[in-house]
Amino acid sequence: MPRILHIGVGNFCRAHLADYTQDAGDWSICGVSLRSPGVRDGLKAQGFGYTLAIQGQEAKYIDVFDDVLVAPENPAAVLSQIAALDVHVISITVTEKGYHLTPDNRLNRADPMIAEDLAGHGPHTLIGFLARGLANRTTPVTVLSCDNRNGNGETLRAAVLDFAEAAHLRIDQAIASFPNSMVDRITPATTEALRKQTGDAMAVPTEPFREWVIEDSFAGPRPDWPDVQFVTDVAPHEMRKLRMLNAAHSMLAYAGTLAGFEFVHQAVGAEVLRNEARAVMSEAAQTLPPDVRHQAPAYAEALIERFDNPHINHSLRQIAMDGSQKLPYRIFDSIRERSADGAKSPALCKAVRAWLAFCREETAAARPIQDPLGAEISQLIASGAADQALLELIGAGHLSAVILE
Ligand code: CS2
Repeated sequence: MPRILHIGVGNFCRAHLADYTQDAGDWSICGVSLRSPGVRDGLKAQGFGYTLAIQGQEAKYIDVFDDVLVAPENPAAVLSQIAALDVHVISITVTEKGYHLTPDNRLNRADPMIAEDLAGHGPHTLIGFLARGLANRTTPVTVLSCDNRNGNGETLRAAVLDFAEAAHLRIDQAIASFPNSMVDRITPATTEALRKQTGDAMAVPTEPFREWVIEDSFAGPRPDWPDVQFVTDVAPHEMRKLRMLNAAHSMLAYAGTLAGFEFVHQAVGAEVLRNEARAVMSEAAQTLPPDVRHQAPAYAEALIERFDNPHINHSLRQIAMDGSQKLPYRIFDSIRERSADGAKSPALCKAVRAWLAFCREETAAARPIQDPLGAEISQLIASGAADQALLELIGAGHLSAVILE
């Protein structure tokens, strides 16, 4: 049976890639956790199957995983799977920060974990594993990033090749393709209540909606995934999703938390924030390529409806995490493009100011900011730094006059 090696076994991949792959049939997935054994232990105890609790529909039992490897326990096993002949797709969901990139989307060689991997330890990181594993690969493979980064495939490819060059590894350029992809399914963390309700400790909650658009540049075989759009250019779809859905999500996360809400459906239920979310999406929509721009009004309304779903309980604080990694392509790109055209972006700028206010409030309350730059952000705030310095830290210094106007 052909296999997918999937790196990052959080709830999102178990609600998205695994669901699509089970529907396709004929393929199995071997998961890899880059950090803790928790998901492996939980899934293994029940034969790697789990309940996908699709809100408003019948639950679905997913049993497409055949194993989960825990990288820190046995890095060599992961490296050998990356080179395995029956693995035709290596897919990835490690969240934005798992790529260890600089604000301009290049591999951050100065990052302590990347530096460790470059020095020949571990590996510990996604990039270190892929570069070292692909260097031993003898047959073509597709490396499929399913994270919310712009140009996720090409960005990953550049980071892996950069690592390979720095580590003096030879990767045959024809051996791996890195299609870009856009993924979408709102998938919160599992709650105790869901575990009780389903009787499954590893249950995953998700919404009925799912979407996947993939660049049609596979290096070898792929599953016959139903409802997936294979396209030559993912960028318009990705811009629509990141700049509308994810931008509105981030705005609701910061402004909603500041307003005392806990979940997305509560925040978007408040009229002021609902209007703000619409304004963010409408400013963003004007930056989209013409072929997707005309779909934007209907898309925005469909998003509001998805955010309204009261059964999802999507925590605002979960979305608020890692703002330094998310805001650049969710919000800054739109502001920059609009400014270049002479347009103001009041709603998008207000969303960034909500992030600034959120960071200040967290620091004042002595709560750590959940972000790879969290310690630096808190330190700057504690030392009395102005907002401009915070924007500079996350690569938006050039936009600070516009944002803080
Ligand atoms: C969210 C996303 O956590 C976040 O930052 O905006 O995970 C969002 O729920 C997904 O991209 C929806 O597909």
